[in-house]
Formats: sequence, structure tokens, C-alpha cells
Amino acid sequence: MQERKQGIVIVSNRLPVTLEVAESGALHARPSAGGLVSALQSLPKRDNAWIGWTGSSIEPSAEARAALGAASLSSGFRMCPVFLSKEEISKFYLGFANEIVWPLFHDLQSRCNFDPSYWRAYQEVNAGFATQVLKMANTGDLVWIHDYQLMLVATHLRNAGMRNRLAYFHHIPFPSPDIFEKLPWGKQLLQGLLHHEVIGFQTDRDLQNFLSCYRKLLRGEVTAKGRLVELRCGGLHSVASAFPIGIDADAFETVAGGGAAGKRLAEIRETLGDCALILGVDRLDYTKGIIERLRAFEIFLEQHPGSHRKVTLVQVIVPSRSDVPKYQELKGEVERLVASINGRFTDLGWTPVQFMYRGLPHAELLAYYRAADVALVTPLKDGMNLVAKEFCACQLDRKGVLVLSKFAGAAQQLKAGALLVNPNDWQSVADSIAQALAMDAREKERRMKVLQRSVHKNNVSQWLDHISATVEMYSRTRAPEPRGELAAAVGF
Ligand code: GDG
Repeated sequence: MQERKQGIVIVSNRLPVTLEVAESGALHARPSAGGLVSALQSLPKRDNAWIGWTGSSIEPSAEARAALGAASLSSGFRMCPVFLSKEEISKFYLGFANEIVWPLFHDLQSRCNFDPSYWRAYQEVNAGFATQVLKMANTGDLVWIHDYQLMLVATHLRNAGMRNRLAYFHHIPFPSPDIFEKLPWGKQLLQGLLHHEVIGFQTDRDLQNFLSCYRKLLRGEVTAKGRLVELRCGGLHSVASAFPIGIDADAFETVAGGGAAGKRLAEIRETLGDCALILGVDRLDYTKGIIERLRAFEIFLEQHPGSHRKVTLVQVIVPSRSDVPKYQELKGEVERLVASINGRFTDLGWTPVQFMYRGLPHAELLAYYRAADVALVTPLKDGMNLVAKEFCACQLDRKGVLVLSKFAGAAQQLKAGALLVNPNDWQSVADSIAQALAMDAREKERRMKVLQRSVHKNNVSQWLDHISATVEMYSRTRAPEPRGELAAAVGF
């Protein structure tokens, strides 16, 4: 195995590629889209490694490793796969992660299935990830663990004696204690987080909820230090803070203004004619508020007959977790509701809701962002929501309006320019659609400028800089290991 110099070891549930069998029968690694992948593309291409699951139940083989090796060359990360068996996928990923933590942390406890066999699988798979980290990490590497699937990896690393700096970033919301306490294994998860020197959340809301759970369940000490919070508990010492994730706003702006997006934009505009475009873009998930949004749009159509033939809702849904029965049911529910709204309001040459159940190529997605008169980003709850930020970055003509759920983490930064709504209040969402469509051009431009300033200022490099500066500062005050490697690795 080739030696790596000091750098960053990223650990996330999924690798930035999915291993799959191509039509030819050969294995290949297909790049996967998503917020984390695009965020970490901004890390300088040094000696960084990425540990994660391959995204399939394909077993380890020389061919699988060769396919991942080829992907390592093109991505700039050395891909270190974790292979999961069908049972591990079912109990750890579909079970503990998606039937317990995901719904609970989005305040949807009635959707949880607290099966104890899921917990056993979660502990075992987290131990498996830790084994891979122990194999890959050099002394002095920063090990940066991502998200709710891997809250116990640090426990296993520390038990095995690892002394590297460990950082954790939590991408989804953190719930309040009355919800978190429903989890039979909550204490172990909190203790697991405390093994990291730096623990990051998306927003103050999540940080405060985490601190309330920590005080209530672990009774540890908390000391505020500017925007950081120091935690001391049972001999462990960490800092926690909110580091809202951003996008590479310049890159989005450039692609949105480029030839491929421009060509598609012209086609979209020609097809729509005088119809205003209302846009929804989401992964298929019940937290994204898709049903509630469609209900709100139906109310809008009912109450504004003058808008008929003059407005079209394009809803893009990227397939996600399609093996899980609850997600299949949601897809059926969306299809039935779209059909019912269209059945009620469609007129010759006008279909009010156009529904695409597939991921769009990047440039085409950006053309839709650019073309949209209104973006409806109305999750019931969301850690951040990058779609809201991407829409703003791509609004080169500043003619669009962002209607944003106040329960999305992004609302904290975007509230000054967006129309904020409660997604459960369908009438208020319908009213905001009407307000957005009626807004005069100067007001739209003023609001969009405010939004664009925010997404450019709080961009992904700033997110990486804040986290790396915190790790650096914190390791300087306490760790005896050699320092300076992280700053060098991220070009800080
Ligand atoms: C988790 C948290 C947090 C969507 N449709 C297409 C497409 N996308 C890309 C978007 C965006 C990403 O997927 C979705 O990001 P979100 O932030 O909206 O949502 P989650 O997947 O739930 O992510 C979330 C995030 O982590 C980051 O910390 O914001 O709160 O839940 O980047 O552009 N990409 C392409 N075609 C599509 O049709 N190419």
C-alpha cells in the first residue's frame, strides 16, 4: 500500500462514488451528487483520504478495488471503501440510521422503529469504520467524521488508543431533550460525540438543543468562549459550535451563466412562454414537505383562478432510499396528489404541475434555478438545505423570489431576503406564492441582492476555514501532537 503524507481523513457514511455493475457487466464507480461531496471538493488536492461505504452490497474484490482506484485518481481523494453486507445495510443503514435517527432528529418520532437489533448493527458497523480509520490514518492526520450514521466511530478509535485529532460535523438537525430522550441509546451517542475535540452543528438551534441534551443526560460542564462552547465531562474535553455549511457560490454562478445552462434556459423559457415558473427541487423524503407544498399550491390555484394558464409548478424529485417501504409510499402519495391537482385544473395546453422523478444533470438543474420566478423550499425541518442557497447563487437576473421554510437551517442566514413560511400552514404558503408572483421587480432585485450577498459571504471556503481554524486553535491549546498539518492541508 502506498504511504500517504499527513493530511485529512474524511469519514462519511458514503464514499463520493457509488460502486455499481455497468451494462457491460464490469464494475465501475459512479460519482454521486450531494451537498457534502460538493463542499469537500473545495479542499486542496493533497494527501487526503476518504473512508466510506460503497453504496451497494457488492463484495470486496480486486475488480472493486481497481474501480475505486480509478475514481481516486479523478477525484483527488484516496478512496478507502467500507463494504457492508446485505444484513448490515438493512439493519445499520436502512434500520438505525433511516428508521430511527433520521425521523427522530427531524422531530418525527411516530415514524421511528426502535428495533434493538438495529442498535447492535449500528455499534458493529461503527466499529468497522473505526478499523478502517486505524488502518488508513497517519500520526498527525486530522480525522474528520461526518454525520449521524457515525456517532460512535470516535468511541471505538479512542478505545483502540488513537490519539489523532478528531472532528465531527452534524449535517442534520439536533433535537431538543424531550425528543432526544425517546432514544434508548441516547447517552452512548452523546458520549461518542464527546470523544471529538471539535463538534460542529449547522445552526445555533442545533447547538443549543445538543447542549440541553448534554446537560440533562450527562450533567457535564459548559463554558461559553465567544462563539465556541467548551465542554468538560468525565475526563473528556471538547469544543462545540455552529458552523453553517455553505456552497461554492462563485462556481454555481459561473456554471449558471455558462453555455450549457444558457442553452437549456432558452429552451425552458420558450416552452413556458408567458407562464411563470414555480420550482421545487428535493430528494424524495418526507422531511422535505413535498405533500404539504402540493396542498398549498392546490389552495393557491383554487383561490386565484386568474393565475390559471399563467403559472406552472415544476417539481423535481431525486429518487432516494427507494428500497425503504415508507419512501415508496411517499412516492405513490406524491404521484396521486399531482394527478389529482392536474385532473382538477389542467386545461388544453396547460398542465399546472409538472413532476420529474429523476436527478437532472448539473447544468440543467442550474438552468431551472436561473429560470425560476419562485423557488418553494419548504421542508418540515432541515439541517441547512443547500437548494435554497444554490437557487440564490444562480439567479443571475434577480427576478426570482425565495419562499423558505422557517424550519430550514438556511432560514437563519436567509431570513432577510426570503419570504419565510411555516410549511404546515398551507394557506400561508399559498399566500406567499401569490405575494411572490405579485412582487414588483425592484423589490425582487433588492431581496435577491441581500440573499446573494449572504450566500457569497457564507460560502463553503468560509465554512472549511472556520472549522479548520477551530481545530487548529483548539489543538494548540491542548494536544501534544505536532501541529500545523491541517492548516497546511487546507491551504489555511
Ligand atoms: C443533508 C441535510 C444539509 C438535488 N436535486 C438534484 C441535485 N440535487 C443536489 C442539490 C444539493 C443536494 O442535492 C441536496 O442538498 P440538501 O441540503 O437540500 O439536502 P440533503 O441531501 O438532505 O442533505 C441538509 C446537507 O446535508 C449539507 O450539510 O443542507 O439539511 O439533510 O446540493 O444541488 N443535483 C443534481 N440534480 C438534481 O436533480 N445534479
